[in-house]
Amino acid sequence: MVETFRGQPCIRLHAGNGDTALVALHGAQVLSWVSGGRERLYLSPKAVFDGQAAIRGGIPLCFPQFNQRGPLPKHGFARNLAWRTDGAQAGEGVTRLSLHLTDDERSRVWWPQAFAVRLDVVLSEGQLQVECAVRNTGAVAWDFTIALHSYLHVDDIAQARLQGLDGCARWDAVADVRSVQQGPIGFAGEYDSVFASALAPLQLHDGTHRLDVAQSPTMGQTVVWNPGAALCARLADMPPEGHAHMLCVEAAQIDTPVHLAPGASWTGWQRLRA
Ligand code: TA6
Repeated sequence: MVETFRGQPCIRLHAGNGDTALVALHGAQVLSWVSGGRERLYLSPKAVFDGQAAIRGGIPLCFPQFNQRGPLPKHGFARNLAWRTDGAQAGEGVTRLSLHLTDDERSRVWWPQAFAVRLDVVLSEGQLQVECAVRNTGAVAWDFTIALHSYLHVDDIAQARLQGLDGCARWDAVADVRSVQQGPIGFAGEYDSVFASALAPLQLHDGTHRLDVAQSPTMGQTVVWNPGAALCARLADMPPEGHAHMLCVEAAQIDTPVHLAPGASWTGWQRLRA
């Protein structure tokens, strides 16, 4: 059933143990995931809900372009458009909501390609999985980059540690330096890095809480972002202290764009486990 959250149509999913997820049709964006009575995602209290702007927080989908790696608006347009859905389906301990975006006059303003994207939000006890399927429905091949730009809630970024990227190649986008990650990651100020993805799930330690973050092998990179205090103060849709309560851990395929021939498909996912 569709409900209204901050003026936008949304759908709430329920798991048997009381866990819930809230998904906006705008951007097919997960806005909230409550597991074990605790909110696991960060949604900015200053996020704009005007049905056009990207919503700051939750799980935005960056498609068909990541960041400014191409001519399209930053992070593409999928997060700026309303998606369609037939509603949630429940069964076998899992609730699944499928949302759809296909090319139309709105997308063709930015990008001429014919496409169909399905984003599935799959809620089960203690787990949220977001799956994305992209299909080329046109007659010419095209390329895209993609990211599930998840804003994870942390009580205090200064105490948070991200484990599991040890030994992975890293590009520090702030300093423009390439290296190999050594040990767990802590945060003190702006952090924006692209890692070659790890084989095993990452662990985000936030005080006594822990979240495991896994992604499909088709997502070849993991992006880790926190704006730090100075950049956060310049983001109109973030409160000054917002950076202290979030960490983006993003499943991405961005270093090599995905090439889709006519009729071809690609799928990728991110899984969060409390
Ligand atoms: O994924 C990290 C990043 O690309 C950062 O460079 C930062 O710009 C962030 O995304 C947020 O982008 P946005 O357009 O949502 O403000």
